[in-house]
Amino acid sequence: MQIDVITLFPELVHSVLDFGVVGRAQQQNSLQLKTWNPRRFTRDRYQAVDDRPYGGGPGMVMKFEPLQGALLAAKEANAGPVVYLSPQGKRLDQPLLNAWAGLSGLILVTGRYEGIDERFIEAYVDQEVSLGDYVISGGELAAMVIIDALARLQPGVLGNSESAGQDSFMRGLLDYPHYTRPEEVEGRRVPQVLLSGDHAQIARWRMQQALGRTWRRRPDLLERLELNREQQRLLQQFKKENPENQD
Ligand code: 9D3
Repeated sequence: MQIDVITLFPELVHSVLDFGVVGRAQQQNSLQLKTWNPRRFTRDRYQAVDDRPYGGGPGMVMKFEPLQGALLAAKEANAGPVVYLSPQGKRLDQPLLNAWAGLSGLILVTGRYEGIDERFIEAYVDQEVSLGDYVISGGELAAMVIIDALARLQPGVLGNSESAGQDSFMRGLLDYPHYTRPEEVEGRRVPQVLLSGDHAQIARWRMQQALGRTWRRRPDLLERLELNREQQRLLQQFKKENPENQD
């Protein structure tokens, strides 16, 4: 998959390649990352990429023409939908990432300042996407989140132990708690069942913890699931042992 990023901070975006999964994906040619800097597509002597907003008000707005120059260059190098990262977008989620992961190309447009000239969005943007309802300083970190998530979804990028990911019966649930050596730290012991060697019992305990934590912390996720009889029983038991207004 080829991902092209329109950005005023290409070094920042390329730094995702310095670590872990994304770096490995690029080395294996599972992912090709290119950046296009609107600054390189300015035509005035000051190389201005931003200007004051019509109508007044605080902050600056990214100019149409440098963005257009960078985007048209990217489009010559790559196909695929044009996604603008912005606080006004639809919230990013795993189903959207799964859909993009099957494409051969994607073009990400990142903004700085107050945003970009609306006419660029009208003319060129297919989808507007946000990370969520909080403020960050620009779209680059959002693009890096997307690049990381897409690298993980490319065939052959994750090793077996990493890609085991979530077993089908854990999908849609929060993870169960994890423990490693030693058996006791500062008086806190590893739950006895995990030391028992009884794999069926361990699997039931983990499922119950996953169900209980999802019920506690993310009831919205639980509502979307169809629990089987065993899962319903485990959750009922968890609720009895851990009443709602406790811990
Ligand atoms: C005063 C109104 N603000 C918009 C909600 C101003 C503003 C905040 C942050 C304008 C631009 C930005 C820069 N943010 C992004 O480019 C961005 C973003 C974000 O701030 N939150 C969540 N997802 C994203 S994706 C891109």
